Amino acid sequence: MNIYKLFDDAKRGSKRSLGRLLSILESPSNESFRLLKEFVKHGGKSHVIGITGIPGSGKSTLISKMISAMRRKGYSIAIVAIDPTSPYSQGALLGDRLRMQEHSTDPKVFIRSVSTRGVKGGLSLAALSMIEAFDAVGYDKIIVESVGVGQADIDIMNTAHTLLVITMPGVGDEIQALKAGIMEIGDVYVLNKSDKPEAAKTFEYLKFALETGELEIKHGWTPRIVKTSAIMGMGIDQVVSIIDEHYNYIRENSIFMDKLRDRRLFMLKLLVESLFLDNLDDMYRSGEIEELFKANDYYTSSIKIIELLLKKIRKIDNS
Ligand SMILES: Nc1nc2c(ncn2[C@@H]2O[C@H](COP(=O)(O)OP(=O)(O)OP(=O)(O)O)[C@@H](O)[C@H]2O)c(=O)[nH]1
Ligand SMILES: [Mg+2]
Repeated sequence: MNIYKLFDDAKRGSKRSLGRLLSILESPSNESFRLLKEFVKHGGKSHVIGITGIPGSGKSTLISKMISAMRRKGYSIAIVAIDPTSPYSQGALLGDRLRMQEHSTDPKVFIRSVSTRGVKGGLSLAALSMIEAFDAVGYDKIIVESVGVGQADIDIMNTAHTLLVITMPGVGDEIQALKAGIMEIGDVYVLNKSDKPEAAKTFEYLKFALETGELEIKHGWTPRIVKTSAIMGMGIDQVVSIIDEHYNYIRENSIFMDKLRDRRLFMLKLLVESLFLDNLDDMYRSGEIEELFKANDYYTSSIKIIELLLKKIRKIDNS
């Protein structure tokens, strides 16, 4: 199948063609590189919304409700759900799929999960390429659900135009959590499960954190705090309208384009890293590297390794 034909069909709304494009993107090849180039050329318009926050805070449930509210506004939406590769979270993953299931038959909603990058839990090249694909075929909104721990938080910051941090009532000492840095990165802070009685106290904590400058003001945008109950469907419209407000804000100045550039630079880094590191792994396993280090000092060995890697990478490119 011709990739350009697939791309055209996907732009016209064929989910099947889009699915096939995404499979091609999963591993680096001549076709995947050609596709990425095409995507970058045609994309750059979608609004990328990152969702992060502690495990179990209700991210997936909230996203499912947000999809309904955004569909009422007429937006087409693609969702990238990041699968933690850890075997412990398989139950959660199944839960995520179930929670968003109701939207799978909507022609303007596309949901895909993608695995994290190794043990660090960050966003993978496959995830970033997928975002480019959704952008190029013309989705208005791309929602990325992060696993909400470690590297993933930093990666999502480099990827999303608008970042939502989801928290819930009674999660230990909230001020402590803020100090730990996991929460300071949001444009919007969502206190979900506010149907619970402890919510009022946590809401006060969040307001206090905002007033005392714990929640960072980014590019002149003062972070917003919203109470929701995803289960009861409360506060969802408000979240969606604040997301729109943030979108308008970043569109009015150059922030939208700056963030797009950040995202593409990040993808480029992942691409270069994957080309080099995958081949480096192979060389190490074959014993090639050990030989080099026996014969040379560290600097010379490193240069020789880079030269060898380049040769191997060029071979892939010409295959
Ligand atoms: N009381 C209450 N429970 C909720 C609410 N939203 C979600 N939950 C429940 O919280 C649990 C976790 O919800 P998820 O949507 O899977 O949370 P998540 O943040 O996506 O979880 P992970 O992806 O595993 O990190 C589920 O049992 C939900 O039913 C809410 O607003 N109120
Ligand atoms: Mg989830």
